[in-house]
Amino acid sequence: MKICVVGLGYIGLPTASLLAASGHQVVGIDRRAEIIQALGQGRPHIEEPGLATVVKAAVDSRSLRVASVPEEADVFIICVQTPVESDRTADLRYVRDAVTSIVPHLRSGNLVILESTVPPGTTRDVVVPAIEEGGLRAGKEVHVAYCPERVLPGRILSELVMNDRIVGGMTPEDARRAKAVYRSFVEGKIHLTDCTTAEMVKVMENTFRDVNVALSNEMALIAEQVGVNVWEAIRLANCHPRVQFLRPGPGVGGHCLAVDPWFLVQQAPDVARLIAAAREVNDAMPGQVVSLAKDLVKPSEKPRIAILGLAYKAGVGDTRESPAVAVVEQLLISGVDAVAADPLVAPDVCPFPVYTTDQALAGADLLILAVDHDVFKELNPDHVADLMAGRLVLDTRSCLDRKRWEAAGFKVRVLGDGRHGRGGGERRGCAALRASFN
Ligand code: SAJ
Repeated sequence: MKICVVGLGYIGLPTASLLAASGHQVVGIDRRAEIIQALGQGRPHIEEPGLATVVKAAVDSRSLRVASVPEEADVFIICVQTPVESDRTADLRYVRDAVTSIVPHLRSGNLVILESTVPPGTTRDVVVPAIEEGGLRAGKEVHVAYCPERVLPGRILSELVMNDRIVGGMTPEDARRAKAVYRSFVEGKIHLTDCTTAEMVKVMENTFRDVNVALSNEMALIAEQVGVNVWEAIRLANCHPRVQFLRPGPGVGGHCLAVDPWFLVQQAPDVARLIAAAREVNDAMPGQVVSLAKDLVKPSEKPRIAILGLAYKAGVGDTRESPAVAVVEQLLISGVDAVAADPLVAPDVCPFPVYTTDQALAGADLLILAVDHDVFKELNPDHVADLMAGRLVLDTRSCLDRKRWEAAGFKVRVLGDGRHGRGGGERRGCAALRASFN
């Protein structure tokens, strides 16, 4: 089949490459000239394990071509972004533009698949009317499906192949045709449903994770107040066969969890109260980190704070909606001398300078560990002690080897460990009581 993939981002490019590797003739469309130029030479603009090899093979074998405008094809797959507006509703302009751009090329018998994450009802209310304006009837002359991606950044290629897939069709026949396309590279099960259910499933999945991270973050804040180490409490609670807390941290970032739950709030604001509250808990976490940092150093003494990690999570270089970036920005706004480093992040993507790890640590009074990249977990505390002026660490991910850092002279404060924190648990004798149980 000839397949036209519109949008060559984190999902579109790997999908286009896998379809090309499965024997289809694929043309990838993107408006960004620099991306088209690099891809034309087989160089992807995205860092993702294995992607460079697959893209190069697809481009070299000419089964993947790139272009800036769509052309006729059998199947069109739309993988464009859906950001959230300042009023927290979905910005569907890229979806609309993508559909409009393919309409002149649609022929009877074509299949149009939307992959972008959208509020439930978007395929029916936005995509179908735009297709029908071109004169072809959706579900009859043009087949229409919604097939969300479910892959984890850092494992995109393997999850595209191995994960189960949800395929929603405007009609059962549309769903079956879309399933045949994905079957060419998906090894997981492919479940068929209607478009709106598939859209709902996608946002439910990310909302489930966001709400559960918010619960863990709230537990961390409660632990701070009552003088308990939340990490120990979570470890013990997770021994229960039906309890599985996620990990607290400096907040929730990325273009998925931090955005998609608002699409449900938008559709049903009167009832989606828990979802909105969870979003607010997670969005408040960078402020909690800043406040803990200011408890550790005296702002009046003009401290220098090094922030290690700017990506939205460990192992990736993506800073979209990153809570670590929010921590740096809040510190800078409040006048603190904050210097940040992240070897996985391109230096020009942040609104402030990004240094090397050693440069950021040089002369710092406090180190905030904001992202649990392996490279930070492996830092030698003696080396860090030589660079820093102070011996203070705020570990927001509970990922450092505390004993090793303490042996190097550091005071290590872990987010959510209220034993040494504001709750003053140790002062109230919790430590002695706990020790008597061990
Ligand atoms: N996070 C925590 N604690 C945790 C887990 C995550 O603080 O225990 C934070 C991360 O640090 C990060 C954010 O949540 O800031 C999101 O990270 P993530 O690894 O949970 O998810 P994403 O955004 O990289 O990818 C998610 C995945 N969705 C689910 O797991 C339900 C992925 O499968 C989706 O395909 C992707 O969103 C997407 O594109 O929608």
